[in-house]
Amino acid sequence: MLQLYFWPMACSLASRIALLETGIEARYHLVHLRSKKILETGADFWAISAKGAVPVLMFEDGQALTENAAVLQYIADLRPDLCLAPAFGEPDRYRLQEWLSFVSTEIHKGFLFPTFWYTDDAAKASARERIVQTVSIVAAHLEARQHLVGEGFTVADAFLTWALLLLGPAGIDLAGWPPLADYLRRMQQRPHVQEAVAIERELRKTVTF
Ligand SMILES: N[C@@H](CCC(=O)N[C@@H](CS)C(=O)NCC(=O)O)C(=O)O
Repeated sequence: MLQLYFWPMACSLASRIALLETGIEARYHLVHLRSKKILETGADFWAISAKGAVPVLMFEDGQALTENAAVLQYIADLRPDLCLAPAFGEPDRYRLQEWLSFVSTEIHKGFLFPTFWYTDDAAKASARERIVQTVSIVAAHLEARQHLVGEGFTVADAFLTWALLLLGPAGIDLAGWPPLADYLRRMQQRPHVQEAVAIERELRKTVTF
């Protein structure tokens, strides 16, 4: 069985959404991101991944895959019939990668990560400088579209949904971008998004950061 290492409401939420969308069963391990301990066993997370970051998807043979963009595409490709990622070679596959990279580098690492992890106010302020421009790019793209790529829900939407859920707590009010607020409302109507978020919000209450 696949195993997903996660921290509740961290970027690994996108992988949980993707797994639920595929209907593929997995074992979920809560990792404390500060202590780098796996909660249920107290085992050392560094032994699972030298990066010390979630998500980590572990295959049945014990190999671990890291990086949201790779993990999400792997999960999507387990059920090609669901079109959670366009097929390799199709032009939209590169659009998917384009959006996975954008969410990963510009929103996640460029803004959310420093906002929630850094203690230095100057570093946080600097991360904030570009976020309006970044978010505006996504909002403009979604003005006349229901999804980031193509006509249906893909793993890029799972990733963006997670990022948008955290923008509010990071002090960025989506009300300023109606296409994004509408998009997030639509995404939150998806049963598997609801299920993943409900599970992780409950788990988040049981741990302190
Ligand atoms: N480049 C990685 C970054 C993943 C990442 O930063 N995850 C955060 C949670 S949202 C984390 O585990 N942080 C702990 C740490 O960096 O020590 C990816 O895109 O998957």
